Amino acid sequence: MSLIIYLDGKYVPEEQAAVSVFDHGLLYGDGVFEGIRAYHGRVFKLHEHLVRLYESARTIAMEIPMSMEEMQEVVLETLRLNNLRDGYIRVVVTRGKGDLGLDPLKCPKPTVFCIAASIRLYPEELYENGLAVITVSTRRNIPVAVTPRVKSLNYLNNIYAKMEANLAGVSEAIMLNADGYVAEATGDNIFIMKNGVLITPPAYIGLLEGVTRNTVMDLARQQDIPVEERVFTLHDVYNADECFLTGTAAEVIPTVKVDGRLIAGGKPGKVTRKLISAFRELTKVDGPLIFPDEAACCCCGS
Ligand code: PXG
Repeated sequence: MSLIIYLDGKYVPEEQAAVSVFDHGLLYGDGVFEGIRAYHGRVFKLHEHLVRLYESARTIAMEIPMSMEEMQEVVLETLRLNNLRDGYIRVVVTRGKGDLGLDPLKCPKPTVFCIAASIRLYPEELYENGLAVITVSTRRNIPVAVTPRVKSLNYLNNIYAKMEANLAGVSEAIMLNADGYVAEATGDNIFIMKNGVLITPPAYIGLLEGVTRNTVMDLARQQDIPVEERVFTLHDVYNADECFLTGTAAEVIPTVKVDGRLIAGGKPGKVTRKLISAFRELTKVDGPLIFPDEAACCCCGS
C-alpha cells in the first residue's frame, strides 16, 4: 500500500514524494534526521527527539524552516493520514537543493520530509535470549572531525562497522573511539552493569546521546539503581555482570556474548530484564496522542 509522505509543506503519495538529485542531503550527506517510534497511539519521547533534531541542525548551522510545534504537528498528521498507531517515523531535514559544490551557501532552503511506516519488530527471542556482538576495527568518528552527537545524514562510519558485523554473522557491533574506549554500537548505545552500578559512556567521548539511553537512565534512577556516565574499556565489558544495548529500533536488548566471551553466563541479567519491562510500560503512556479524541484505555494504555 502506498504511504502518504510529508514533503516541503504538502502531504503526497509516496510515488510523488521525490527529492532533487541536486539536493545536498544526497550529494554530500549534508543534513540531519530523527528516527522515532509510535506505540499504542502515542509518539514516544517526541519532544526529546525534536529537541535533538533542532540541536543537530543548529550545530551544522542549518535553520529548519518551521517551528518545533509545527514539526510536531507534521509528525502527528503524517501518522494520522497513514492511519498508524504503532510505527516508525523518519524526519529528515537536508541542506536543500543547490548547485554542485559542497558549499552550503548554494542551498537557499532546507528540504523537509517525514515518513511514517509500520515497523518490523525484532524477534521476541532476542529479548529473551540476548544478542551476540563483536567489536569491530572501524573506530567511531572523532568528535573534532565529525561529531557523533549530531544525528547527521553521514552514516558511512556506522555502515562500515555494520558491514564488519555482517561479515562476522552478528547483528550489532561495538565501536571504540579513537582512544580505545567503548563508545557505542552502530545504531544503539551501550550499557554495562557492574557491582550494582549501571554504567554508560559519556556523550563527549564521541557517541550519539540516544533518547532511549536517556530514558533508560531515568528509569534506572527511578528504581534506585545507581547510574554513572563514565569511560570504560572492553575489559570492563568482558567482565560486566550484565550488558545491554538501547535504541529506538532495538529498545532495550540484552547482550550476552561479546567477542566470544559470555556475559553473565550467557543469559539476560536481572536488571536488564527489569529495565526492559519498565521501558515497555512507559511506551504505553508517554508522548502525545496521535488521535486526541481517542480515550486512552485504562487497562492497557492503547
Ligand atoms: N547511536 C547511534 C549511532 C544511532 O544511530 C542510537 C545510538 C540510539 O539513539 P536513540 O535516540 O534511537 O535511542 C542511534 C539511533 C535506523 C535507525 O533506521 C537508527 C537509529 C534509530 C532509529 C532507526 O537504522 N539510530
